[in-house]
Amino acid sequence: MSYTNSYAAAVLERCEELAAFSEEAGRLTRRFATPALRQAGEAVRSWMEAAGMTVRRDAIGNVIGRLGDPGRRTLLIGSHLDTVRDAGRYDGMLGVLVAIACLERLRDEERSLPYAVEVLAFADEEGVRFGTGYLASSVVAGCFDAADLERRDGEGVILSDALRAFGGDPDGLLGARRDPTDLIGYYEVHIEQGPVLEGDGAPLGVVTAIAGQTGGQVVFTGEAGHAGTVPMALRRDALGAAAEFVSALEALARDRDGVVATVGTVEVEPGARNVIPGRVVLSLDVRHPLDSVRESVLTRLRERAGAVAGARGVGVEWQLGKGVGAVETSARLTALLAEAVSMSGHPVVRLPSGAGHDAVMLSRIAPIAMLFVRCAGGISHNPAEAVTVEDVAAAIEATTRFLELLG
Ligand code: HGY
Ligand code: MN
Ligand code: MN
Repeated sequence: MSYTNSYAAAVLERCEELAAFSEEAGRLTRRFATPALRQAGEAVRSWMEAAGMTVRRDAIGNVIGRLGDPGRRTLLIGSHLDTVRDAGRYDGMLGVLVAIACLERLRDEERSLPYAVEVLAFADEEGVRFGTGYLASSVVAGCFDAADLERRDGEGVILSDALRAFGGDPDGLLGARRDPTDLIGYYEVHIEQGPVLEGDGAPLGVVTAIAGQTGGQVVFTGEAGHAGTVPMALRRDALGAAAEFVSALEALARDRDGVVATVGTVEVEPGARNVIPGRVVLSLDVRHPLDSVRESVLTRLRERAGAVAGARGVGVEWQLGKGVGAVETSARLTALLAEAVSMSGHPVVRLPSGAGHDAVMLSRIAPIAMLFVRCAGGISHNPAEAVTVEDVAAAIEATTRFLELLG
């Protein structure tokens, strides 16, 4: 095994160790402010300390390790430790662990950087528990929405209470913004979560932009009734309307190049075999690299929902989040990253990201760069997520060179 591969093997072992910190037996689910997330954070803290970093937790529960004296110019490197339900082992965690591995390698080789590095292990990127995607990085970027503190999870727990129980400080969130004056930039390593690199036979990808996204809910309200007695023609079946809308959404997205639109959850009320569905809540997720296209798709979806509901005599309510616009990576940092990938002996594949990343929020306070690592079948948000030790070694090599080029 090559020298770099031994750091990569350690990264993969640590990914395995973190995968044991789960809310559910037999599968990985690690949502914000849970004991499982605390355990993962403590493990990461111990690895950061072993790498010589000074470690703290901020008000939202991010674990932040710093290497370098106060006052120096600083590069932030990060990704997240929370997961979706029944998750893979690499989405988020890989980026944190590759960052630590690179700093360990530099230390072992007695190579020092002429600037400080802070590694950020974010506590909530997926937003699964409270519907708060990017929560943890939005606190660091100073664009946290205080109204989110009142959100409730599926059990009715209020976010601010969960945060306090987690050891965080709801009153300290505004003060947790990272002062950008000393920042060189923000860098993130992440699995690609798509099939491009595998198709190109390339281990690494240089990210050009991150697609914008809008999330929300569409609520159809019909009339519940007896499944055995109400004739079909007299029904106002909310699920029938929702199903028609989901089909229309799929057709509309397929029709527009680069648009992805997803209904990932369906709540049916009252929810019984012998009751006509009276109310259905659909989640909605719409993305495109161009904000104008995303906006126009949302307008058309809204029209379709209205038309479907009107034809069936059901109500429809549209509850959209604010949406997050597309961001471009920094031309300067990305050029250096491409050079680092090339120096490492790998082709430079440039590609946009359809997935969201903490880098989106960090782009508000610093120039950003991102490196993708090939993952098997492009599969993610799935326990089948997989990376090879060779590809992780390539990411460590390219990242180490990038850190040195940045000097
Ligand atoms: O949804 C996303 O794009 C990210 O994986 N949270
Ligand atoms: Mn994810
Ligand atoms: Mn992720």
